[in-house]
Amino acid sequence: MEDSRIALPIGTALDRFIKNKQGEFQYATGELSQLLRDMALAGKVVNREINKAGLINIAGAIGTQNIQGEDQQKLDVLANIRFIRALTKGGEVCAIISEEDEEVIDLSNNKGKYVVAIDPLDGSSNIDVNVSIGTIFSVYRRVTPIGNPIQKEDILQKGDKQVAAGYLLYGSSTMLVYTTGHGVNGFTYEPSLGEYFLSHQDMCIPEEGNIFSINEGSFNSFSSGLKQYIEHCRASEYTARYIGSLVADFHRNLLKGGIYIYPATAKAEKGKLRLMYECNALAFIIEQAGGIASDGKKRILDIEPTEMHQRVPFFVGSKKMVEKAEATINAV
Ligand code: AHM
Ligand code: MG
Repeated sequence: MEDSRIALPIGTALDRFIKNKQGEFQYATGELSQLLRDMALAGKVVNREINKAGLINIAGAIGTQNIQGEDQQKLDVLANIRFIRALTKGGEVCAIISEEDEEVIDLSNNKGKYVVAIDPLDGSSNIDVNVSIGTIFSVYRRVTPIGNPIQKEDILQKGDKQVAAGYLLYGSSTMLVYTTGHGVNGFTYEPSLGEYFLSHQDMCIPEEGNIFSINEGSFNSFSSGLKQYIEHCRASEYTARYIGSLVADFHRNLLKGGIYIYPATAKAEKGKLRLMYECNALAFIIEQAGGIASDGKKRILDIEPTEMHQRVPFFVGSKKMVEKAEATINAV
């Protein structure tokens, strides 16, 4: 029997896509392209380690805590090392902000033009239970002159200044989704070839959706406005979906239409998610895909950061759903 798959074209590989798109970027020197390739490569390594997690006993807490006072998982630490190493070797980056490191990681590469903010392994409490996890990253151009030591203003830039952002989702397949401000494209990793292929071109989030993603276990400590919005979702018989892995919840809602909310709660008075390496990247991506990201009042990308590990409430997703949520919570 003839194998019909042989007639199928292999598709556009990530490297080729990045190369073809390089001209769209205003500082098209190839360095940002190289940086994206570095991220993709480190993503492959992390993907391999995640897939072995149950086999070689590298899952589970190592008994130390990160700056947020949370247990660090072995894979958090490994992923952090992999991404930092890849970004160091590439030479395009001067500094990294990571969820896993209290201080800025100064790569002592004053020639590097870019600053990267990264959550190397988000949703890490899900590692042990074989649930999807992700990596989130933002890329900024440094603002002080190249050749000089990095300064605070290179690090604390508002989200609007991102030149690229993306995430890796380690799910039923591994994907890289990124934007450089010219739409959003998604690539699926083909492990037997060791390549990412363009699988989701020009991703757009439906303007309206019917999925709401929020940890309803904290309902009693929501503001009365937010309670009202959740009641609206329930009354409308929307679908409740909450994986507890931001990248996975975000990705599903991006494809299907929906809203993800991590509000201020009694336990997390300013919200739980971090502006610099979780919310900004996803806000840039969602806007590029036609959606909205806000802290309930204000556009996420307009927030001036005051510190690296700052937290914000996060409302992100389909335009009409986020607008409705904002209108409801602000009317009370
Ligand atoms: P992490 O960066 O420590 O992994 O925390 C972020 C995660 C998100 O992936 C997820 O959406 C959220 O925390 C879940 O928090 P909760 O269990 O409070 O609902
Ligand atoms: Mg995180």
